[in-house]
Amino acid sequence: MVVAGFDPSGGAGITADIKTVAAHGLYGTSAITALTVQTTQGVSRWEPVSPETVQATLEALIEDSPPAAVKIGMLGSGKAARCVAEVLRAGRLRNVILDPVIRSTLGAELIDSEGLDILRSELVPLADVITPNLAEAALLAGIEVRDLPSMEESARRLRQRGARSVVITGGHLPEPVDLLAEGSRHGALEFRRFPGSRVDTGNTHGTGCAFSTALACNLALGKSLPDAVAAAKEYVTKALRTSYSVGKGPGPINHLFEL
Ligand code: PXL
Repeated sequence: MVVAGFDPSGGAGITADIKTVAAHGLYGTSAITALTVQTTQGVSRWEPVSPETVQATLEALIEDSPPAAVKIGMLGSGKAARCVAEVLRAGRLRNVILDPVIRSTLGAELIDSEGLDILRSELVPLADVITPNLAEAALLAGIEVRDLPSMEESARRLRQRGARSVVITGGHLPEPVDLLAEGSRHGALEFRRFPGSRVDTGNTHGTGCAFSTALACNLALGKSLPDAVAAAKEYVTKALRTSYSVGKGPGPINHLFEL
């Protein structure tokens, strides 16, 4: 089950997430939190879906068929974020992945200030795994994040603020490497690095959305968290390698490369 915004150009948001779910041979349901107006050239505006509709959608979907995993992406408004937190508290949901979407690649704000507060204080502790990129980890942890030592430090700070496990995606580093900080039963954080090789393409629209959804899918399929991170990284790498240009800006990755 995906909770996210709608990107009409299909590179990010709900449609990209459902393509990712389908690529994993799974069945996807979704609750749309916001409608964006965007193309490959960026987000020009967005409006929230009413929080009552977001909450009613989630409750109806969960009642009809409890999801094997939940991916939460763009929330948009504080009101939607609060509804999602309420549903998470009520629902005993499994494999909850929170992609703390704050800004689009080209800089558009995708959450209001009340939403950012709720993301930090309520949603981060309710999720099983959070998947910030460098900029999001920096904003949530309140430090600069630009290399592996600062990625580790931001994960420690997020852990202190209630996060269970953290995957910091390092696609923006000169040498891309993802960092998993997994909370052990004894409370200590265990770090694992997932090095990758840079794919030479400008078609990177929606990589973060696809990564977090692929992670949710692999957990739904029963993989351990480290195996699910490795599989999600491989999925995104293949989708980057097989991408082709669509539109005038950074094109989408090829979610359905398998077809
Ligand atoms: O990549 C972040 C993101 C998530 N969700 C939606 C988006 C974007 C980026 O533009 O539009 C709906």
